[in-house]
Amino acid sequence: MATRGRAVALTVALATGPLLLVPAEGATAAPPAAAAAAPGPGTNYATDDPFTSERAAWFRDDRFGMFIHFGAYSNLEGEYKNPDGSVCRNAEWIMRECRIPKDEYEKQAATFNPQDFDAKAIVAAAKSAGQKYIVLTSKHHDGYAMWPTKQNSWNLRDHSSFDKNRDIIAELKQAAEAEGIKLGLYYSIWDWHDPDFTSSSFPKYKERMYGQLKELIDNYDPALMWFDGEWDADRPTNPWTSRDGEELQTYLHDLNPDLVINNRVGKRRVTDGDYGTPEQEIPQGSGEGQLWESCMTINNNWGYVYDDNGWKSGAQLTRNLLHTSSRNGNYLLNIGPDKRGRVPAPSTAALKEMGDWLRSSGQSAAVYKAGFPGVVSQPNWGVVSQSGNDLYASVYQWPGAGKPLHLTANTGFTVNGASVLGSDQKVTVTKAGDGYDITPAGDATNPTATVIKLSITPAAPTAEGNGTGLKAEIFDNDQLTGSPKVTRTDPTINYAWRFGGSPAENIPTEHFGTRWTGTIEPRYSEKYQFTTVSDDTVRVWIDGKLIIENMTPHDGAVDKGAIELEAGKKYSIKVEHTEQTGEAFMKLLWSSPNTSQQIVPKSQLSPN
Ligand code: FHN
Repeated sequence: MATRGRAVALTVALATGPLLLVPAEGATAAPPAAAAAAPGPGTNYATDDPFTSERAAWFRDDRFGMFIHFGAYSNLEGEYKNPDGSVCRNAEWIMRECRIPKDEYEKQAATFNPQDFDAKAIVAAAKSAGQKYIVLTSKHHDGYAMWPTKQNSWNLRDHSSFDKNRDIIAELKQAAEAEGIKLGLYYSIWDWHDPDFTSSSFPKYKERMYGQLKELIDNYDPALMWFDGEWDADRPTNPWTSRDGEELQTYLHDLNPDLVINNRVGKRRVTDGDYGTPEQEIPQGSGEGQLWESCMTINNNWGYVYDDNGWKSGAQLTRNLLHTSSRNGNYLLNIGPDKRGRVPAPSTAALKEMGDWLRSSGQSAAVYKAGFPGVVSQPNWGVVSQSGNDLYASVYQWPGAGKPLHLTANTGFTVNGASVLGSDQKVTVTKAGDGYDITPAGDATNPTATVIKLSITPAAPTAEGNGTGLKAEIFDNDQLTGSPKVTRTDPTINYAWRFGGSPAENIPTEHFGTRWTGTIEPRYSEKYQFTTVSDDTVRVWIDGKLIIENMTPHDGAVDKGAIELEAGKKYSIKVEHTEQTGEAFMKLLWSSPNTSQQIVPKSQLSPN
């Protein structure tokens, strides 16, 4: 992150010229926005490793959140009657997909009155599901703000039939906080309603957008910002760029350094924000180079549609949650309240079914603070997650009497004990082939997933190293020629220079390169996967072997290479990165059966 900007008068240096926050006509003056730290040579926006940082610990541990799509579109409940009597159907995209004239849409929004919006009931539904955080749409693509923004009058306070003394985001914040549930806010960059959301007057739109975001952060203190609508689009044209994303992340982290931000703040890349956002799918992988969260509808639509009864079963939703947890991912499951603010009963029923499973027999241990089980491969009879020295095998296909479940081991470990959560049946574990055979003596405890807990003793790690980092030779050219301009020790290789930054103040933001050298000391004897997130080129040698090479200048790219290493040995390591033009990134992560993915820690790196 840029060196912390002081909250001073409000000029933010933007690619599109200085940003002076002035209110739109008709709105009262917005409070000044904090200044974003002016980027420049020497700026590194990566201030921590989301895989290990305290800042993102709650996000990694909580695993399960509630998404809420609620806005002016909800007032139509999925259907718009055209003047000719024909009917057009859609949910939160109804204004655009049904080509509703702006004045018509505004007219319908003026009747919006979610008088039955009950924050406590919504939080109770989240709690009954076991959801640990909530993300509410504060402003969707239709530009309608669900809080009393001062940036314009297109909002639930000034343009509705709702009680003008109520603030549903404040109500939700208070209700969530009372139950220990974190509140996140969704905000769409793409705006179909704001007249300045065009390429020619985009700076004016950004003035209001930055003003609104400051209101949200100042007034509701969200733990997370969920951006959306970052993609290139027309009707209206979306001019949002990755440079805009860089500036916005800086601005937000100057307002709140602890904020967790998704990758749609930029252009939905592995280099944007803290985590990736696969949507309506449960990825097979475990996310390389970035944390991730899969968001999904509970029926077929994000916003409320009166006749959408395509409800997913509690069992399927629970298995989706188990799958994401077993791959170090989070699951953000959506509800869409109706025009009165009520949560459809089938939603709460499915959510409760999930919570009942989690609360039963301590089965939630397979989800909360659990993650990718590097020591074993995922089986075909269910999914396995790991939490500390416990493996949680969630079995979907229970074996026939006396038949084993086979688990392939990726490294050596011993099994000290095995039990079925919620049952006192005997579980026999025997070494077999490339892993273990697990044979339960009794029946499954439930049709969704029966959990077998295996307590293991993994290989003992060597003592943590006392490394100080790698020798860095930094060149003011992208050929790594001549003498390095800067020679120093870098504790880790965790750099997001983006457009505005560079490795040092005397290194330009373009055409530079770095060579890191030294030794790396693994703590386990096993195969290590090294992952780089780089822009423009990268090469990595370990023990003299070239294990990663991507020399074609590229935007943020993930490259991987693996090598068997022996605990306690120090291996030579050399990493070369070059930046030509545009954005620049260089991160070096590792993982192994016993090491969760992380930026290679300083303790295991030495400059000589
Ligand atoms: O266009 C939106 C859509 O309406 C919904 O909000 C989803 C939820 O992640 N996001 C966008 C589509 O990717």
